[in-house]
Amino acid sequence: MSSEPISFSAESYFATQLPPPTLEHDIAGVRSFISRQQASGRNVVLVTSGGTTVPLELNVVRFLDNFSAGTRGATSAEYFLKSGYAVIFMHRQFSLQPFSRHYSHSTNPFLDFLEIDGISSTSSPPSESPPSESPPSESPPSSDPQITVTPSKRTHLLQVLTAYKQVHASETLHTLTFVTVNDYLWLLRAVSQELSVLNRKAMYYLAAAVSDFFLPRQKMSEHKIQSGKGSLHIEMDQVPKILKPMVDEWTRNGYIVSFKLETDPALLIPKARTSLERYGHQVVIGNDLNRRKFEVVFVERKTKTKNASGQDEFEENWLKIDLSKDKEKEIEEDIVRELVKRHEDWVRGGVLN
Ligand code: PAZ
Repeated sequence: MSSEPISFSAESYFATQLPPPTLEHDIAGVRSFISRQQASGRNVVLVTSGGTTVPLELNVVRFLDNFSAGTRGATSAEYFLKSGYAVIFMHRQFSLQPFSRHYSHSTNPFLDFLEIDGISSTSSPPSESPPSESPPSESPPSSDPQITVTPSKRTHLLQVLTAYKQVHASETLHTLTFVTVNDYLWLLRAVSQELSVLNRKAMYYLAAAVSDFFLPRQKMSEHKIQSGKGSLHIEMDQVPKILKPMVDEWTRNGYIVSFKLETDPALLIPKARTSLERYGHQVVIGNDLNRRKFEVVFVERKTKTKNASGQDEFEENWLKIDLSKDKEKEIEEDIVRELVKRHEDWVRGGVLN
């Protein structure tokens, strides 16, 4: 399967890789969402969330995936909504979403805290019960059984449901899905271009975990790769660095926040600085894989200072939370609060970078 690697610029990428079939339809929805928000004067943030896949075949049976549950993106989206932003939530299909994330099927399945009147919540779940003709009840349900929420869960559910209903009524959340890195790149470009009409009032919060390598369609096997030859050698090409065209061409004075994930803590700050130097956006938020839920670092350019050789200087600010003192606290609340402050300055034109 190996052939010479191709070096893709963003331009050559979009000239050679096909758009997802739903792109036009998706973008029509985004356009009307943005024009409604523009009319209401709201700031709009694009939140990207979840990991992208890299298919190995055109008729895809196998793919590489990027780690991300979508917690950062889904949680941040809720805090942006709470701060008065309209949110375009562009996420990996089936990854976590704002509001429903609280009741994820693996960590907090909602069926576990619903009760049917007349059936005790302490009865064994069906899978653990011995086979029986009759339902596992202490008293038979009435002919019109009522469903209620376990009392200990009501307060939290009421809070989540109230916020969800408010957002639904105000139509301030628009969701889009991607699966592959190709879907992601096409959508990101098109949504960014649409959002650029808002100028400084647009924020771009790039929390998705995006593949660095991919297999161009020209190199993909049409059918399922056969195992007859024993080992498999695949040489992948580098995904083009899209932050540069995003800053220079697709957005217009928008406030751009990227994330940098590392597993070697020593790389976090140098790599975040390099990213700011190379692409010229506003903030890189660095996070270590194993510490990302309780500490992140904001890396930014110092607006007025240059070093002796005329290069930008940087500053780092850590946000840390003590989960042993407050295990309910979500670091995204602090991340979003900090960004909203910075974006307010940016909208006023107060930050000159
Ligand atoms: O989705 P999640 O909460 O499990 O993880 C979030 C994250 C670590 C993917 C995100 O904070 C991040 O760093 N995104 C950018 C990853 C990258 O460097 O490509």
